[in-house]
Amino acid sequence: MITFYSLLHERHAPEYEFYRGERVACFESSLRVEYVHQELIARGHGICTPSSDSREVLTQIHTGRYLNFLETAWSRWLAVDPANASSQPFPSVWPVRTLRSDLEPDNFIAQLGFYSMDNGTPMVEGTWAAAKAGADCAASAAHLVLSGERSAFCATRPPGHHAGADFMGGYCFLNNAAVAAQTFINSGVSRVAILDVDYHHGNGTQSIFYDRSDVLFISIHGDPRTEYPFYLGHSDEIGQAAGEGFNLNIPLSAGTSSDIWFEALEQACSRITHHRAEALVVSLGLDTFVNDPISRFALSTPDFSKLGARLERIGLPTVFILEGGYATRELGINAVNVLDAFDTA
Ligand code: SP5
Ligand code: ZN
Repeated sequence: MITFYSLLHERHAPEYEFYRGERVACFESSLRVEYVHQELIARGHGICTPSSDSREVLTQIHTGRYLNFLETAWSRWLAVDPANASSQPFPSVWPVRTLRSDLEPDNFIAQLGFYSMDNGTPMVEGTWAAAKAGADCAASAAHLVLSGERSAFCATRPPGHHAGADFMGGYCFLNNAAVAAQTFINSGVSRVAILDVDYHHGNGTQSIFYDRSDVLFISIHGDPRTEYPFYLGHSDEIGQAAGEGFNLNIPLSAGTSSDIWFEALEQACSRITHHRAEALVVSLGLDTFVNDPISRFALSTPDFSKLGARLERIGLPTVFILEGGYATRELGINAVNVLDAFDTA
């Protein structure tokens, strides 16, 4: 399977995130994609650098002021104090219920909270360049599939599915899956499905398409009553207005077995077929793996081959986007198992 990859991902290399008040090494590290890249080469997959500029489609997915904030965030952080060059900005205040989220404040840290859903998404000087390159990969993959290729993969980071129209969070800045889906729509595809198999609910993607009927969003994930992102991903979220009936959440308890997970996958696949989707975008998180350090499902390495084979049987032109997956050493094998099984099914 042709893979889109940009070395610019390395420019997003924060030093730490917070865990129980302590600084810990980032789970979402550069090594993740390097292992995927190595495994792709070892198994003979072709690698391309992105050929499309996603800037225009990004303005259809994200708000102009959020994109402007992300692109200029690092220089604004330095403007607060030049000594900030060696530290990472984190939000410390958020516009929750009763506070105004319509007026953008002038203060940089207040803006950071305004455009963030958590304090777990560290940003560095190269974050915009890395995230933009990932979005360019997503647009490129959709264009390749539109030109007749059956499938394409984006070996990209930072991930994207927690990022909404105007906020970052969950290690995500730009919503790559939404970029791929919107690229299909812009080229005349009338019905697209996004299947999100990351352990965490794809709250950003859901919210971007929640009132639309042209993009069906389906997510299988850890129950938000106990699992991140906590505040979205319940089964009663079915879409609104024109989008009613075009959102399907399948939350599963932490600790769910792989047999039950594959039953949920069957339900998701039949909904995609029923929707008569013409193209599929897979938000491919590998943090459903039994040894993932921050997640609690139980898929095995061979289960990822089973996943790839089942996705192939849906029969659609398919773009795969890398999302989470923090068992770094095994990430390459698990990801490429999905792709190889799709290719050979
Ligand atoms: C794309 C993606 O997978 N984002 C996930 C973001 C999760 N952020 C919350 C991390 C919380 C870490 N909790 C550690 C629990 C270890 N037992
Ligand atoms: Zn995840």
